[in-house]
Amino acid sequence: MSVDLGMPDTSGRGVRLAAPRGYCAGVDRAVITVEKALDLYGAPVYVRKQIVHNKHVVSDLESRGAVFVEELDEVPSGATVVFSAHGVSPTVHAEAKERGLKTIDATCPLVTKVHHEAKRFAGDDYDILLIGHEGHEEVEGTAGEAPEHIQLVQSPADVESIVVRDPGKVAWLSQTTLSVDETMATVDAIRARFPQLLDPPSDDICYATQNRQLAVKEIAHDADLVIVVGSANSSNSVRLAEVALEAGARAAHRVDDASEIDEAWLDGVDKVSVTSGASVPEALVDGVLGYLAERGYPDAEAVHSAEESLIFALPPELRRDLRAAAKG
Ligand code: 2E4
Ligand code: SF4
Repeated sequence: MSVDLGMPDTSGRGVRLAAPRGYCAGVDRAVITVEKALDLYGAPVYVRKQIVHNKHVVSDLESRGAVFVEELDEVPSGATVVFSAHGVSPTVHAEAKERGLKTIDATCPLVTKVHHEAKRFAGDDYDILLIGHEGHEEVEGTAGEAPEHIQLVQSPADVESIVVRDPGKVAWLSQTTLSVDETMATVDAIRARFPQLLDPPSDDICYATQNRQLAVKEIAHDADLVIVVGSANSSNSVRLAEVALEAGARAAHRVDDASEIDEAWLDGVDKVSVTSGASVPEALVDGVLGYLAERGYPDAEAVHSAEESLIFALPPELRRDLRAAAKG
């Protein structure tokens, strides 16, 4: 860990900013995919579900001509549709093909990796326990890869009632954006029941989720208040506020932007820590820091707990069309 000191402050007040925070490689790729699709094909470009779970990202892309739909039957035949970063099940791909839609798949490659693991375990006829949150789009997409083999486990409390065909052939997988500590507690409970439990070949909780949780722990343990920027349906953002509280923060609140901060949260508060989820544009964090500065808090100190340099190539179907357009 290293700390960049901001302006010295004599009031006892301080603001710390987690690093890393905000956009991960998968979100960057998904948002650029929609932007480039709008440039290349022109509006409207349809997007199935929110491209990422952030209301500002969605409304910005909407203002540029993206049309967000819940299901493919809302997309006119022959139109272009982008699949969100959270992934889709094979039935959605099949429906798009049947409807003659042109698809661009912005599923994060680290979500696709979990889909491959699900297919592999199912191919070996394992019962797969998928740790995740019911109704989350990523869970629906992953479970759809092998619905006959996969059952959802949401917490250690669910483990007692799991029924499998063969206790010697059980594997677990997870959503990419869960709390690392909670997930390990669930895995421990599963392993206590099924000692031969097979682990995923590599971590399903992705590097960005893990790094943001480590970073918030660094700035939360002695904070009077932690502000997490992120939308209410953003799993990884909601987890950051929970992790902050577990790490010892006296209070933690998630906000979409500075306008949602309640002035009363600052009563008697000296040490404020700020972070943001993987789907959150940095301008929204800047807005929160500006709000604090207007109320007499000093410049933020960035607390670095990990470096990130991963970049994903754009979806191949989009790259192909971009290349063709460049050739004229
Ligand atoms: C795809 C997979 O999954 P979560 O609700 O945290 O999604 P969000 O869109 O907030 O974050 C980006 C993302 C996308 C995370 N994992
Ligand atoms: Fe991909 Fe992780 Fe970002 Fe999700 S949080 S989009 S899995 S890199």
